[in-house]
Amino acid sequence: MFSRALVREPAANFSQGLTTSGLGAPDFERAVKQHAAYCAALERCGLTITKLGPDSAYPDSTFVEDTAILTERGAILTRPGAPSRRGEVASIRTSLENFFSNIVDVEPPGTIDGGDVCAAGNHFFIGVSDRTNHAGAQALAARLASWDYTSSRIDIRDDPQLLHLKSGLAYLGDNCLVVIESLASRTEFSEFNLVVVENAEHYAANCIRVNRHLLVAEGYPNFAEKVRALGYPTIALEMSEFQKMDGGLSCLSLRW
Ligand code: CIR
Repeated sequence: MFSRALVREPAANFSQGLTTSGLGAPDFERAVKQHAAYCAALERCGLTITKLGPDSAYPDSTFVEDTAILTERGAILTRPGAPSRRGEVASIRTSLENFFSNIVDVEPPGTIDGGDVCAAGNHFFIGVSDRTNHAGAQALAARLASWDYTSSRIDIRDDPQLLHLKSGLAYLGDNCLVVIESLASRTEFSEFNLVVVENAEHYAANCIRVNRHLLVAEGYPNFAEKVRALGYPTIALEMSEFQKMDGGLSCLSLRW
């Protein structure tokens, strides 16, 4: 169960962040509305939200998930793979210090983006990507092991659909993973029940289970039908403006 979330409102220069989507520039007013709806959905799921104000020094800073990995045994502040995002971590540290007594860092040359880390109970899948390097993944695995968590590393560097591991993977609880087609046959997932997202809807794989509810991106009917059939109450959210900046539902909050 989660009780809290940390979010940061998009800055007016949000469109100047990193993107590979080719979907055009996001509309700021619309992004603000979508962000507000996202926060309302988290509140509806029972979370108390700490909302940080926009930070125009870091246009990607609304994607707070990439700055930390939160566990019941401590918080790991990341060292984001994109140099333009490294400075986002300092203010997240200040916020998390109010809630976590055990906070550790990732040392250079390691890099990690939180979007590459998917917790499935006491096991963590760590994506090795263009953002999370081997040194970072290794350091994270060692830290998690010292806290009695297990982990496995998944190299996604040659998968064009994946900026981060969680762009194509989500844990729903109940031993169930959502995966995009290209991840479905990986042996690391063989012990799980898989909900496979068809290629045409791959963006929908980045969904988040928040207590009873599943938050899904609006506009992916086949995926919505699959999760409804599994019995999860779902909340569908418009994500178009964040998708234009390569972001998804998980990236917009840190939850604990
Ligand atoms: C970036 O490229 O870093 C941002 N524009 C998007 C980050 C999305 N974060 C995530 O998937 N965890």
